Amino acid sequence: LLSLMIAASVSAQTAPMTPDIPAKGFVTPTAGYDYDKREVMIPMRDGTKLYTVIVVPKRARNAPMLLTRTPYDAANRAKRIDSPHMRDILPQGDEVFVDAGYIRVFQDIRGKYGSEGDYVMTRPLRGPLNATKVDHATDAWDTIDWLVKHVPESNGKVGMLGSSYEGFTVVMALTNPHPALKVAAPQSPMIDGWMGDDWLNYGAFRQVNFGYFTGQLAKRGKGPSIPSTGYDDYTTFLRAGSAGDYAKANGLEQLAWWHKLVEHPAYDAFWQEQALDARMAKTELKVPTMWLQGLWDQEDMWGAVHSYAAMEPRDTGNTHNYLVMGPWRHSQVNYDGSSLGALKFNGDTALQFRRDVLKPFFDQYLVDGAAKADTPPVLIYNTGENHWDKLQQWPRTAAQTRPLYLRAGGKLSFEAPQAGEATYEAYVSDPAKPVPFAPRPVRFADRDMWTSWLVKDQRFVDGRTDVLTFVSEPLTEPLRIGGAPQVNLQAATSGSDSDWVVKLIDVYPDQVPSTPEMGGYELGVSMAIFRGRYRESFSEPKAIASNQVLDYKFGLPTANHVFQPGHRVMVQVQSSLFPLYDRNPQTFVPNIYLAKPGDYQKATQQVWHAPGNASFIALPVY
Ligand code: PG9
Repeated sequence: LLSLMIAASVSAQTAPMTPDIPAKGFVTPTAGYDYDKREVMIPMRDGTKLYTVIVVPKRARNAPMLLTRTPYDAANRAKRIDSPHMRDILPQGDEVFVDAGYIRVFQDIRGKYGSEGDYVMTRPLRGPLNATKVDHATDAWDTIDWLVKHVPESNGKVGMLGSSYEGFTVVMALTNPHPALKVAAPQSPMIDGWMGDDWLNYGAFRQVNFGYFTGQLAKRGKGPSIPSTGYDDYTTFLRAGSAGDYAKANGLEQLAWWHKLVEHPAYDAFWQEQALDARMAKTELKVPTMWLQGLWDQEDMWGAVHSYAAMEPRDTGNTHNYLVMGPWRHSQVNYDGSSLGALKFNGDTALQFRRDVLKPFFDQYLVDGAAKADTPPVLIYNTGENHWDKLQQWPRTAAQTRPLYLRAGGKLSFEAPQAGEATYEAYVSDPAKPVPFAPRPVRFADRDMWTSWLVKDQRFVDGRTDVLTFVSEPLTEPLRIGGAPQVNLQAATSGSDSDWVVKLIDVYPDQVPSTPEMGGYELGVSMAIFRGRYRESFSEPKAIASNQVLDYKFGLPTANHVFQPGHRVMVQVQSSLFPLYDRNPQTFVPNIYLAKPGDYQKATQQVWHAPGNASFIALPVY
């Protein structure tokens, strides 16, 4: 009887050898979900189909659409965690829009992840560098055209936003916007890769990107990282030699993008044609645009503020061109903005912005019947007083240029140098011992280090014999600056090429009882590296005449800072920021990417502070 019962119960159930992976695939029941996720291939005008994820709130009717075009895996961008709730699956930065019932769209750009076509790292707009019929402007147009016709829950209005690469694709869409594109927020967009965004800074190459190159370019999906040969990237890159040597050793010569970089070290037509701020300056103001970036953006320090500046002269009624700069690292606008490194802000500045400024701005143009938002033309965080400033334009109209002079004996003063003082300070820059940009061991893979290095306490190099330090007396009243400080360096090198790094620093009082760890902190307010061979022309590099005092002029990144009473102002000058930037061999060679070991030579650098050769930072003081 027992064996009969066992046989009966086994036969009533699934046979033991039934395959356990369902042949039809597994479908997650979504009845309880508050959204519907659609995956579609949207055809472009050349027949290429782009993978697009559309997340529609289940109760959506006449809802606006928010579009981001990405090289970073659209499917994954809409999968923060697996959840039946739309708020959970979308990125943190989207929460305010999810709460308001927006439809969210992510699309893989051509050639990446689920999309067809070829990937070009910085696909130029149609024109001299792109003879095809398609670019990111046409792809955005075709996508928006499709969306307004195929998403019945939408009201036919589209807003675009995204940070960094995703900001670059927003700007591309703005160069020839579809009529349904009603508002845009390019956040830290890559605008000019040579001047300061992502790849180089005034011609000095950012080696931190090598891992990004393999990750983005080795395959359509996520490519490999570069195996590390040591714990300290300072040592790894120093041993490798030039950027070209490192690239060769790690297989980057297989990537066309690397060849494009090596073939265009100077600011030639390749870069000039792709500079989107110049392009935007010629573009009709059609779409209200909020340009946005961080004040300590370690990747795209150039783009948003220069694009805003390019368009501002034509925005006479303050209706189309807006600027927002928060106290943020790259892309921090979409995460928590309460702190950065050792700095603590007045609440979650990123959320404040998204909730109180960005969303009402988007609502105004996208939500049927929404109220006009009270959007300040310029919203910029005051990093010395720890609050937002709302302004009519940028730079501040009240700002006057005031030269802050480097003076003998390592002093810094608004008084010009006097006759009879020592005329220059000198140091030896040795490419075999470059100045680290962050405390060693330097690990590019260390995200905390990378995202906060611009606010690191600069005492870690202060006192090195190859770093000059000029410092003011403690201030007796606040020193307020708003704008981009301009470097005017009178300098000589015994070499025939040289990099110049200038840092404007806020030195905290020796004791800060409320936050003791900030005592004497040297906070970088604004800094840049300038490749000396471009002193006369960015497109035609020239050897530097050795031992001649020459003028180096360049802009530092925008700052909105108050140096408080009791603080001191400091300027540091050095000739390397390694391994973030490749070393200048200090001997003029045709192409620094390909410098040979023997080209790297010590040089004696002089920074002058004499009456006829005064070095100064022109500060925008108000
Ligand atoms: N800074 C990254 C990037 C932008 C544009 C080109 C290449 C890289 C990014 O965060 O997307």
